[in-house]
Amino acid sequence: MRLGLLSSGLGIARRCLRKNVSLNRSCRRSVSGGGSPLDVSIDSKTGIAVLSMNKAPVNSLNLEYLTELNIALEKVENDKHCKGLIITSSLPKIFCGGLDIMEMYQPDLDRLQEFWRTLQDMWIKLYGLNQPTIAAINGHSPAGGCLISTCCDFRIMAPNFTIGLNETQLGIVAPFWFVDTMLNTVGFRQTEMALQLGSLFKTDEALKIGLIDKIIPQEEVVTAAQQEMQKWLKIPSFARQLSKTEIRRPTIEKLLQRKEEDIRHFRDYITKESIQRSLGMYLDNLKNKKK
Ligand code: CO8
Repeated sequence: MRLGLLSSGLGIARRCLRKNVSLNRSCRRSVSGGGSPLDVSIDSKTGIAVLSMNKAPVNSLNLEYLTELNIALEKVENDKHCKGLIITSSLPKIFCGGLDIMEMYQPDLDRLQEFWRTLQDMWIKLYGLNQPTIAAINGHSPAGGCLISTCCDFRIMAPNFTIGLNETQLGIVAPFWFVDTMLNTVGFRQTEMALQLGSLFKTDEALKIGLIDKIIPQEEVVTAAQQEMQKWLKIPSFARQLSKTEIRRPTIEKLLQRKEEDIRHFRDYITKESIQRSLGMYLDNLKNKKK
């Protein structure tokens, strides 16, 4: 049975989750592998926060996890000691497997809409975060994983993984704000090809089209992100932050103005019989590939 995190229950759930999402202030550079599905540590010397996703098997984004992410982002943004944010994964070969497909397959309608609203909120918060953000992509990063990565200001990725918006391979269409984020990263031509083909780019291909900025061996990705962050932290923060806001604001405002319409569109689209059939087949393929 699914958790009842709907409208009236959501406030209570948020308050409960808020207690779970605490920012650890420490000098350690790596984050804990066990326990919490989402760990945030702030290095008190550098002010760099590392948010590490640790929700086996693939860090898929369901309603509860997105809610936790939103709370963590809010806390990071409001923490005056936090100067920059690195997002990574504690799982051995997955950065983030994207949206939890089970949220979209045979859904409860109220929960589906709450799920989408929470995803919109996560995107709005992360894409516009005041602090500089770096994605330390130490594993595969399809669809929603690619969205999280492209929301960041800089992307460092380990070799031999894949990243991209592969929605068409699931028989679904990426919403306009996913497309805009990609467009703002790699430009029109690469986006129109990648989106139609549902391309998942290998790390070296992703570097070639500008989807990522650097390739670093897997075990060094987070350290490299910390080094890169130092460069961003040397710039006067007010000027850097205003530049980011100026560049990203029109894209964010577009969704802010169409949030409710986008939720309705998503609900009506995803519940179509043909789309449900496609999702069902994609899920079967995922399960069957092991056999
Ligand atoms: N959601 C739910 N379950 C998932 C997902 C997911 N996104 N990804 C994997 N799983 C499940 C698998 O089914 C499997 O379950 P089980 O153990 O019960 O069989 C388990 O997680 C482990 O998966 P794998 O065995 O496949 O693990 P691997 O390490 O071999 O591979 C990958 C990991 C590369 C992440 C692979 O699982 C994969 O390719 N997953 C699918 C990723 C994907 O296509 N995600 C897209 C989701 S859609 C999205 O993010 C944006 C949608 C926008 C909607 C627009 C509508 C308008």
